[in-house]
Amino acid sequence: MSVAETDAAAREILRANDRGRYTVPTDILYPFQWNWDSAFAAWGFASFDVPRAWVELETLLSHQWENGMVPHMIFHEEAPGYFPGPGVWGVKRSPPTSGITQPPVAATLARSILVADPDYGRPHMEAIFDKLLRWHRWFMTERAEQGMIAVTHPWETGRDNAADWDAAMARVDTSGVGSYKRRDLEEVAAEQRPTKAEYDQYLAMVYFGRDCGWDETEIRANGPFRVADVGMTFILLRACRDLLVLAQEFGRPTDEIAGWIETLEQGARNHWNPAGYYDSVDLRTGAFTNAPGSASCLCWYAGVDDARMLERLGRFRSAVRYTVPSLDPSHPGFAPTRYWRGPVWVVMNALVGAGLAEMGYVGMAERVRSDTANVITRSGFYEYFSPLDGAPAGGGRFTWTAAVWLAWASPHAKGRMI
Ligand code: 2M8
Repeated sequence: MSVAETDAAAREILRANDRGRYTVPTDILYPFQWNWDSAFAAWGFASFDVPRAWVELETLLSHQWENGMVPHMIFHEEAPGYFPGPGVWGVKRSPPTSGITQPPVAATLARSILVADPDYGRPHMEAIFDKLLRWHRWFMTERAEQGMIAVTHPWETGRDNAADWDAAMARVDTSGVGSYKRRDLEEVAAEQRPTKAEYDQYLAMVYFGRDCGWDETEIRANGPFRVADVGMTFILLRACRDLLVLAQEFGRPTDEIAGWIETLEQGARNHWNPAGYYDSVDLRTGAFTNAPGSASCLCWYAGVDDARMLERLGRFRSAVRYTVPSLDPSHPGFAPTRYWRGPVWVVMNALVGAGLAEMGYVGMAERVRSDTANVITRSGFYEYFSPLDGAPAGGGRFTWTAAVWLAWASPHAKGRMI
């Protein structure tokens, strides 16, 4: 396929997954609106349909909770093929949502979309600015601990079965979970998805949240899982930097946002594992999770320059054919096609690569971009890929893979975020 044909195929996938005012990550396997998938979809749309990009963000943010949280899933339509659906989450809203959030890439990608067409975008950005601000304030109020961002469920991180969560997950009591039927295994091979033991733990955590009415105070005090996610801290730090620029542009107050940035910069330092990489921290034990991977490499995206991580990324790079592996290939838990335990996810590549480019690490940035373009060209618009040989895995015709191609990886794209 030529580059022009691949661009056209990516646009066609976004159009096919478009449900009018939101985009599904892929047909059948993921039939609802997901938070960070949607922000990436908007970024992809902006390369050929800026108005549709703003609609995507507006829909996402219009389902914000009163406390400021923007949910990780919005169940716009019934789809019995997905488990766990709205009945399991027990959130009484219309449409129902999940009770947890996801990585806040929206402010950063909204800024990128604004730059694509400032005249068209300005009123749309004005309309969502306060919602983004309230979401970030919710994070800083409910989830900032020692400047790091706590997650209450691995699904919040977007990196569902990452090795970061193993020790904390092992303590989750699954005795009350009972039987249930997974639907993901009807679409994807079991060895490319989380295990049954992990699914039991995910459900136990959902039941805890549901049974306390998603009360953040109760979850903070007694929830079965609380980990400071290195990915979440870096992504929010970056998002706050973009929100600050937007606040300056739109003549809004800046002190509160500047304070968040200072707190998160301190938090980023607390994520440094003396073993030589940025790492998540189990907040119930204080222990590092010892899981270097693509999330550790989000430092540059967050505006944290660190030569020590360049060396680490270089080591990842020399161990694989396609960078960036979601888990260090030398980690004992590395599995090249099991979901977030090794595969390349192009959304992470876009964040890592854009960060490297902004910091002036042009060679490494270009390697991450060209590996991303090559793996998509080789294998198609899949959900994730083996870093060893580029084999496709998970769902096909995937929205965020198409979006990342259009907005960043294609030779026709700008290779930058802003
Ligand atoms: C995956 O997560 C969902 C649960 O949220 C699942 O496994 O059912 C993750 O890859 C997540 O990052 C992503 O947002 C979602 C939809 O693509 O799928």
